[in-house]
Amino acid sequence: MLKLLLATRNLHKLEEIRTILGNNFQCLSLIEFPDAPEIEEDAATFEGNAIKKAEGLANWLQSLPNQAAYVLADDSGLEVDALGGAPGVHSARFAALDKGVGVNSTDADNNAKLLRLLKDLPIEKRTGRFRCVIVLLPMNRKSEIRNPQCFTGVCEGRISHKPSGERGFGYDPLFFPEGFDQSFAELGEKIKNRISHRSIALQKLKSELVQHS
Ligand code: ITT
Repeated sequence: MLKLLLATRNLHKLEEIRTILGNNFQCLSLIEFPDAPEIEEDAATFEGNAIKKAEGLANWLQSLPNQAAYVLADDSGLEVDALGGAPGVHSARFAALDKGVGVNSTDADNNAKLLRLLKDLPIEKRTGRFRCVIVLLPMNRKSEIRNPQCFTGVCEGRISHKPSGERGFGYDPLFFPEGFDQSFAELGEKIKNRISHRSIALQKLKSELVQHS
């Protein structure tokens, strides 16, 4: 079974990734490696941040015995057309940006800020998308790091006027995926994991990994 180390501390992401990848992979996470270094996500693109997270963790892993064969990192976020693509790479710390702090904000604060910025904008102008870049970093038997591979997934949709639904995380209560009249937080994990940005990126990665197993 292929052993993957997921470079995330976000429990929701982790659960989605584990469910979408299924039982053919053994997925460890940073929850099992509390001493792993914090990587600053200061790149201008999702791809840049995902590569940074994967390489930072892989470098640290080289000092440990019995490491995973692959490091996998997810960088993702919401792009809103009326905001020129914001919050984008700043999705996790959108509200905190106003205070000039580098830490993540709560989902409630991020959603409130988004609704405030889009106030009075009619539904046809509230278009946007979730984007996810997954980076796969293979490590060989000598624990040398090989070239990263990137897999991208995009899910188009609209930002609603008010939050609805209790499931999911982040901006899910505000995001109506194209073709649905409910938010990701109402639709729940079964539908989300079929059509989401993360699911699309992971399906691409899965077909690549199957060739290695
Ligand atoms: P890690 O870096 O530890 O993986 P993080 O939450 O900081 O966790 P990101 O930097 O990739 O991860 O930020 C992703 C943010 O984008 C996340 O906190 C949400 O606000 C938003 N986001 C990403 N995917 C989402 C999804 O499927 N549903 C709702 N919001 C999502």
